[in-house]
Amino acid sequence: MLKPMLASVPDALASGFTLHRLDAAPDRDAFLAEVGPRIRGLAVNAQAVVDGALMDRLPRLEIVANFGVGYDTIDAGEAGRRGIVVTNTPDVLTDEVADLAIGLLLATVRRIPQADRYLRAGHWPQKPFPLTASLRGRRVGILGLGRIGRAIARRLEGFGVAIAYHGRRPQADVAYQYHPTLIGLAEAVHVLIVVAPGGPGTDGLVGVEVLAALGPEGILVNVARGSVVDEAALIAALEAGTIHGAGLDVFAAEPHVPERLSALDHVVLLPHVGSGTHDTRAAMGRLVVDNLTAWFSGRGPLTPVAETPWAGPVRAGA
Ligand code: 8YV
Repeated sequence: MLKPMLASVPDALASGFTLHRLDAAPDRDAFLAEVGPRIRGLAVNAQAVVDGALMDRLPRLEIVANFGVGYDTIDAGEAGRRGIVVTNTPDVLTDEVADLAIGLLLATVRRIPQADRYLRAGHWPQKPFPLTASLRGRRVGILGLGRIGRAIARRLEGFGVAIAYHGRRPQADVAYQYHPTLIGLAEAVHVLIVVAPGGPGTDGLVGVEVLAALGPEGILVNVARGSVVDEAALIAALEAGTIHGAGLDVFAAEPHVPERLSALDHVVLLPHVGSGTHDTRAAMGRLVVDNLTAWFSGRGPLTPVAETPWAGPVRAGA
């Protein structure tokens, strides 16, 4: 284990594995030098960096089991080249994150946290809370129509809003309008929900032009990775009022949030809680453990990522 994780993960691993905890080691280098050559599996959380340099120090590494669906801090391409399998935790968090995305959207449009603060501050007896923007009649765009994007879209159908999306390719089995460019999507919608994976391919994708295209009525919601949005450009757009507001569950340098962002009243900021419920985190933890158990009992990984597909057969000597 590289970093502290949900306690149920090390608890479960302790029974079937010899668990070495880098997070508990006083000297990282000495620890890696001592146990690195014996490590065959890693259990990591979404923010732990697993790059070629770390893999060099773990020559017998076979599997990296990630606690989270996003694995942008793991160099999965490099893992694949070395024959190391990477697994993540898809599906078990889809509905939870989609629920949070809808909550964040409504909170941002209707200014729910601001209204709560207004009441607590005792302002209500003086005058009613100011009127807000509305979700009625809005068109909502989704950047990244993967599992979570689809779950958000399904929920939005119930809100009676028009739904459009942008991704690498149109998807045949959905009726939502596809936009081949992100700018085109941003121009066509009032709300842009970011659900695309992080990593080099999406870095800064939502930048100055996209925010300008979203326009002064536009609302940005990000439940994916802070890296997908050019945070400096977003802050500038919010300060200048060239977009209406933003609801953010993720940031460029978590857990640090720029003061300029916290200072704004027309944003709703959450500390990366999309999957953060007891039930869902427990299910994610079980899937991390189940992937490791399946692998080391010779059954292959349960949920390998795209860069390290598993075709079997069961590896020799398992
Ligand atoms: C993280 C997430 O797992 O799944 C993801 O990609 O971002 C979250 O669910 C969570 O932050 C725990 O590290």
